[in-house]
Amino acid sequence: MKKLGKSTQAIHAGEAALARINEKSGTPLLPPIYQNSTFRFTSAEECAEAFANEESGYVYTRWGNPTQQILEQKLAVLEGGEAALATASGMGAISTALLTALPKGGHVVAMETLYSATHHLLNEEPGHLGIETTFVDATDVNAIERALRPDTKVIYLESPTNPLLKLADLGACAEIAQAHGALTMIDNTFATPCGQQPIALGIDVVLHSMTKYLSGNGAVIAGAIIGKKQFIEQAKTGALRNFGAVISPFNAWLTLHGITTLPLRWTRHCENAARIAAFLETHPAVAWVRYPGLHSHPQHELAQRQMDGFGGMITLELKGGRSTGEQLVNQLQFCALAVSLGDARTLICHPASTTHSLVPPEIRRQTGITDGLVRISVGLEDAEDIIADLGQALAPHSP
Ligand code: LCS
Repeated sequence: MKKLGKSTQAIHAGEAALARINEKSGTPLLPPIYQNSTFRFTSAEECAEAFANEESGYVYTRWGNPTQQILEQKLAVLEGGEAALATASGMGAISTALLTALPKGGHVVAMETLYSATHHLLNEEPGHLGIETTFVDATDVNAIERALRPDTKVIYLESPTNPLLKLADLGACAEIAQAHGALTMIDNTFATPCGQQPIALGIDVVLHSMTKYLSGNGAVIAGAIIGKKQFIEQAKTGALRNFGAVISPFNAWLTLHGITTLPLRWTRHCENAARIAAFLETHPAVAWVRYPGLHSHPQHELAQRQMDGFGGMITLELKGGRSTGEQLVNQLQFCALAVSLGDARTLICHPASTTHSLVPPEIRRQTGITDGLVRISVGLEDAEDIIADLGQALAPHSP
């Protein structure tokens, strides 16, 4: 059969495992929740075999569970990886992947404008992890190359970044890393597997906060790691099991069903965001707008080359700075003042006081998180209604 499309994969991939699980009882159309912490055996021999050979059965949910496993197989297919691991949160995925790649510590070259908790993990926790990080402007591949050291083990990327929507040239970064013998990791949360296929571009490990677009329902905290079978096995039997960032079967189940509509939602997020970015770019109260789909984005050409759709995230700077930002969010009708992103609802936040409040002010300034910055996660409502809500909230600030 020819390779299936993203929408078919999002609905059917991984679910063949169900047929095996339910051989004797008929196959439920939807994967059920195996909401149990442990599994029962009929004999000491069967139990010993399951312990000795994990492929042959399930023992304990921290080690593996059918609902988790169906989700993991779906994720591996969607990202084009050999295997995947679902985790309790995006940060659980990031920390598990770093602990797996750097079991004895080592040097990391990382993009300087990462999601704040990732920045915090790499910047503030090196004592625990034995990791030393050099942060670089990874929009310039030469800056990555210059920062490499003989002990550099990981190049860590996020593209597009949260919240400035900067991009890294994934193919070029993968080439540099391969020449150096380093592992590349990317947080693909903003692009989703529908908008970007990092493994096809040579990246080794893909990470997600599935809290966002993948689950899409704003109901779960969850994460994922996708990569080579050997890396995933090592993460599963090592850092995940021992540090314990395991996804619950219920959250795995919610995410599994969220993913079935991801390709449809992605298209709609992209269409809505393109219209809203165009509206904001000509608005008199707005100093500038960053959206990878706009010609004014400094890396628009790279976005066209490596992305399939430009996503639902928009960042803008208000001419009136912080006070206008605060008045804007107070004035909104249905667009919600909330952190997080990738939800069906339009969410708006002010990074300097929320997601990036952990980043020291001088680093915020250096990396462009200005006080007047506003981030919009464009939802699935009708675009004209979102524009009308933003328009009425911005109206008092139009010169
Ligand atoms: N990676 C990215 C790019 C994120 O935006 C987030 C969360 C994470 C990882 C961590 O995922 P979690 O552990 O929360 O599932 N971003 C958030 C944000 O922008 N507002 O609130 C959370």
